[in-house]
Amino acid sequence: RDVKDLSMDTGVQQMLVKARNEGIDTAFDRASKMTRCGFGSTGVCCKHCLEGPCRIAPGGKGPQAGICGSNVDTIVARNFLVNITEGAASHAEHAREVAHAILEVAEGKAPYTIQDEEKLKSIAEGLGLVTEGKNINQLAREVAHKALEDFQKQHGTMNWLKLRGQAKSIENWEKLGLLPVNAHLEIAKAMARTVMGGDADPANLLLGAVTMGLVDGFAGLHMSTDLQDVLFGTPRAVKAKYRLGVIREEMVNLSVHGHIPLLAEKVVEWAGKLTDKAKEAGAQGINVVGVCCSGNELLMRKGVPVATNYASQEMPILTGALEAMVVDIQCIMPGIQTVASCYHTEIITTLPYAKIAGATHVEFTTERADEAAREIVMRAINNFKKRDPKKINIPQEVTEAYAGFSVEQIVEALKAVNAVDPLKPLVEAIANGEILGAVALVGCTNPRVKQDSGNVALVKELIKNNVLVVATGCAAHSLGKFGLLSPDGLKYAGDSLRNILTVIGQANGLPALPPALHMGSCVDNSRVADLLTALANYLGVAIKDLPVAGSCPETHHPKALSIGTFFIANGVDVHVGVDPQVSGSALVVNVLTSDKENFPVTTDGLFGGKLIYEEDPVKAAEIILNRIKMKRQALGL
Ligand code: BF8
Ligand code: SF4
Repeated sequence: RDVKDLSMDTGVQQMLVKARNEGIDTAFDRASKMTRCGFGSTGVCCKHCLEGPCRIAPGGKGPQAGICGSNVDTIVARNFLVNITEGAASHAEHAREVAHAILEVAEGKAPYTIQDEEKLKSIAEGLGLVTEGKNINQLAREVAHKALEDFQKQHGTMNWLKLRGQAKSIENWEKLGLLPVNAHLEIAKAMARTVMGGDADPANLLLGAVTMGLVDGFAGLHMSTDLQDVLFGTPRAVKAKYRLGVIREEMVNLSVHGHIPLLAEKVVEWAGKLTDKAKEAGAQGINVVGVCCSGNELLMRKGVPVATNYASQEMPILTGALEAMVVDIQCIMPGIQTVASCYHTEIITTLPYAKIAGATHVEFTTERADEAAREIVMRAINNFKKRDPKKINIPQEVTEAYAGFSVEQIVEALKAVNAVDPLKPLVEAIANGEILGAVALVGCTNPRVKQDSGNVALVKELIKNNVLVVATGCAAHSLGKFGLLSPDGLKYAGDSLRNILTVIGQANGLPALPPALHMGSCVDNSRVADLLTALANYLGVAIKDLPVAGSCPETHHPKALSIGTFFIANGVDVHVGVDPQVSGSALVVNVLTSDKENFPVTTDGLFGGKLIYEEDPVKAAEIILNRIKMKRQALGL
């Protein structure tokens, strides 16, 4: 395929041409060659025991049940629950790492300092802890214990669910018997119920997926964001740069890729401390650049530039000017090592349970965070001299973007318009239709889809119709690359949305706010949920009543599906632009995607939100707009 059909990003296109000239395969080439298995892509292949794999034939011709008698609905629902469990386990493990780190910090065993004491206090109060008379470390220890209880307790429900869930949502989950007890228990239970001979009721399996979505949302997203803000600070608006042009020829370039900021933050700290060593090596300094969600974490809190997003993670290496790429976990393609082996770039893995054959492994634990980060940065510096000048080719384009829109920052910006009642101007604008509704653009890029094209096209369509957009994950990176995180992007917005964002921006000393507000990494979808909770509570309604939706046009990871399930459980419609691999079962498709009037049991009926699958971003925007208008009408707007 022509490189222009693979990515919208001209820098990525330039690197794809370079890769082809050098005979190097990338994810985009592999995606072009990979045929889609009809059974796997419809969810009808079961590999849950050694009698199988069993595959259900489409159209009623051929086997209609597995050897054990599992029908197609059971097989599809079971596979879906496994997917959601993988996503939730990733986020729960992320949160647990951070909770454990806070405990170590509180006990003086790890070299980090708590940055947001106020947030720590408010979380402690929310958890029902007595804060008076306690110093910060005592409080941090107690909060960490409360967090770790969410992986241990055997009765009741997770502390973080009670801390962050909206009361009306919790009421509904309780009524349906879906409240998770602890994350590890629910993950183990999901594994046990999806095993051969376990749960064979497709509706029950789908309800299990909702519980897993709650595990993801509370013991994954919310807990990670809350504790990361405590440890590293709550983000404030920052200006930063995007695209491969942020890689600089005269510098030691080190990219940070993965998810958990415990590593990323330390690498930035040590890059600052070792500048002299880089100069001794002949460079002008050290340039840390972000990839994927580690990139988001550093962008949000430190304004670190972002080189690229998921599908093009091999491209920074192809510039020939990347000394090292340090990774932790999730969304890291093993293919980066194959590309790196053609260059001087060193891939450095850091977690004992996430290694790549051929890569260097520098074990990163919170206790030895400083030593490990120092070693990683020194390795990058030492690689600077190993560059092959003939292989250097850095795309020059760079775009400017604003990020750092935590809920706290959004409220602060609104205070400049109404100090006493900050949410009022926003709610009024929604009520009078100047803002039609709000959509969170979330998730990934996927090498099977033209990179960035779905994310960008969908947002342009939404803002044209005066929908307020917030963004997270690699989808936010897509918007950053194409000017939609900058006030310039307002040229694509409808008049009333543009006016409001200009008024709020100017009250804050900016020309305007950007048409899309970057709220952070994928775990920071918790911030989106917090914003929805604040708006719903302000209006005295449930989240499901709000004229809002989520959209993930270029889905690739199971995490995106588990996050989506969390939002559907809250009654928020969620669009995906890539096949969620359930189409083999009409029952599962109907439960997840039908309107409540059209099928006896639907997530729309049980929770107020449904899954929307549409590959065409413009059509998807139309569907989302109609659902938003429907919810407006129900609210009497
Ligand atoms: O957690 S957006 S491609 S990097 S899964 Fe992965 Fe998707 Fe990027 Fe972040 Ni989220
Ligand atoms: Fe086949 Fe049943 Fe085993 Fe799945 S669990 S592989 S359907 S026999």
